Amino acid sequence: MKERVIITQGRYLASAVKREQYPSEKRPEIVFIGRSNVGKSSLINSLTRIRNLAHVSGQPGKTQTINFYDVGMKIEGEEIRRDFYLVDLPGYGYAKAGKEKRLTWKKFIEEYLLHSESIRFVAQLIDIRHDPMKSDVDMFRWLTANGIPVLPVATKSDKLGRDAGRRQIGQIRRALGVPELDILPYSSLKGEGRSELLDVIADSLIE
Ligand SMILES: Nc1nc2c(ncn2[C@@H]2O[C@H](COP(=O)(O)OP(=O)(O)O)[C@@H](O)[C@H]2O)c(=O)[nH]1
Ligand SMILES: [Mg+2]
Repeated sequence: MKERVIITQGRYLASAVKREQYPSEKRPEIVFIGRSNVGKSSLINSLTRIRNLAHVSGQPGKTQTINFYDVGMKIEGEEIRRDFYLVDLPGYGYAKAGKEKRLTWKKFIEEYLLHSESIRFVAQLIDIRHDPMKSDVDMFRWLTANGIPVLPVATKSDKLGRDAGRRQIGQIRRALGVPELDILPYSSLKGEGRSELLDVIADSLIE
C-alpha cells in the first residue's frame, strides 16, 4: 500500500540543558514526553525508521537533556518537503534522581513547553500495560491547562492482546478524565500506530 507520508531524512541535531542551546533555526516541533522507559526513544527510531537515531536504554533516567532531531517529510500531493523537529524530553517521575535534580528538570521542561512558539502538539506516552500514574495525570492536566495540544499515545501495545489493549485504553481515558479523548496505541516493535502518527504530524504541519 502506498503511504501518504514518507520520512525523507532524520538526523540528531542538538541537545539542550539551557535555552541558548535550542536550535537557532525555528521549525515546527513535535514533542515527546513521558515517564522514563516508556518507549520515547524507540518510538522516534520506529517513526523515522532510523535504527539508532535516538538512544534506547534498558536503564531508566538516561536522557536528561532536551534532544532535537531534524526530520524531513514528504506529504502526498505536496511539492515541497516539510522540515520539522522531533523533540525528545527527559523522562519525568524518575524516583531515583534526587529531588533537587527533578525540580531542575521540571523547571527546564516547563520553561521550554511554555515558551516555545513552534510546538504543534505534544505526544504524551503512557505504557499501555499500566494505569497512568499520578505524574502522568499531573502532566496531562498541566499541558491541557496551558493550552498545549496533547495526543496521548499508549506505548508497547504489542505487550497486550487486542481486548486487554482496548480495556487499558479505556482505563487511561478514565484516569485522564477525558472519556472522548483519542488515544493512539503504538508499538515500536510491530509498527502499529506508525502511519496514524505520521498522518497526525502531517496534518499538524499543513495547518
Ligand atoms: N515490546 C516492546 N518494547 C518496547 C517498545 N518500545 C520500547 N520498548 C522497550 O522499552 C525499553 C525502554 O525504551 P526506550 O525507548 O529507551 O524508552 P525511553 O526511556 O522512554 O526513551 C527498552 O528496553 C525498549 O526495548 C515497544 O513498542 N514494544
Ligand atoms: Mg530515551
